[in-house]
Amino acid sequence: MDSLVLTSFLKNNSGNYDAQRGTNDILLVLVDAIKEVAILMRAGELAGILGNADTENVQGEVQKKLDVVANKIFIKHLLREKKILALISEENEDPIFNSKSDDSGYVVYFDPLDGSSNIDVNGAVGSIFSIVKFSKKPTLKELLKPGKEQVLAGYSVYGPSTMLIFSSGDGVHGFTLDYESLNFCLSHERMLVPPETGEYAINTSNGRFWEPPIVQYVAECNRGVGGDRKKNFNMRWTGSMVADIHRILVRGGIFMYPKDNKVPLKEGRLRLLYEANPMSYLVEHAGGMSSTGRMRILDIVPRNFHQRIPLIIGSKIEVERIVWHHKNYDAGDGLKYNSPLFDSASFFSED
Ligand code: AHM
Ligand code: MG
Repeated sequence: MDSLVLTSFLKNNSGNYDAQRGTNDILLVLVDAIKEVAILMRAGELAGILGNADTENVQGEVQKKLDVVANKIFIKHLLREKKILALISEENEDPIFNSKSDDSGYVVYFDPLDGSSNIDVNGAVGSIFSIVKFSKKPTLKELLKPGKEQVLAGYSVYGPSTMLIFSSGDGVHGFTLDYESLNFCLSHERMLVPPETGEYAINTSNGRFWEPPIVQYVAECNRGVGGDRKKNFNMRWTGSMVADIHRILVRGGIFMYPKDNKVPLKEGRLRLLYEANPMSYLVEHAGGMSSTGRMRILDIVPRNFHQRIPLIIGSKIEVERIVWHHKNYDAGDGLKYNSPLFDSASFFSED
């Protein structure tokens, strides 16, 4: 199949090529890192990259060998670009400032390998990235920008094929890696998240720790055609957020990693700056919605570099319904939500 390679796409499709040159250049550096990770990933155990690294990251999680290797690959490529002022990685406690950078430019927030528990079982994993522009070198505090200030966001997903998905504000585009030419070729133009869906993704083993609005939402999905949603839902969960949200960008659905009280002081499982923000930017630009249940993700001003956040993202009608459940619950209907007899059908009829 003859399809447009990424470099030609960027030339043809950047409304104002000069204005977008900076972000495009950084995207191409990210692509170099992604290709290097993809090639290693494809070799799997033959490249000696499976298993644990016997180290922990800043969040106290055991790192996989490939978490460490992928992080090094991203840092190596990104620091050679003078337009990059600083990097914030899931795997590094503090931001890394680029000593050779220009005075103004971009900061890249990234998770070099998301869903890394899937590596050893040959399941899909991905890399996530977010770019913010700065008119001067930022202070540590200035690095904490809300997601609405992103100028480009994207991810790569390493599955049966390797794909790159990104948006710089004008549509969400998907490219597939041709391993012969090592070019990313346009395969999914202007991806859209349909507003309706019959598919949800959540780790149900945490069900006993969820807040009542989420318990209620999942219960009403599971009641199927006989319940007040009057349709059947299917559940899909890969253990890798990139793969689960990629599914949503291709065929709709909703992904939830909500607030729970498993570890009471933890605000959520996923990280705001390099997981929730870039995915929310993409899904919103594809016509979907993203919220904590109580607030739009892209409006949140981060408090620290590795802040966690509840994430409810995907098809608009479903995200809106969950936000509605949170609103009702917070408005004082908590007792109803806690009742085993509660069904949102009766809730509707009392309005
Ligand atoms: P990671 O960045 O350390 O890989 O963690 C993020 C991953 C997500 O991809 C996935 O949705 C989630 O963790 C699964 O967590 P759990 O297995 O605890 O439910
Ligand atoms: Mg991650």
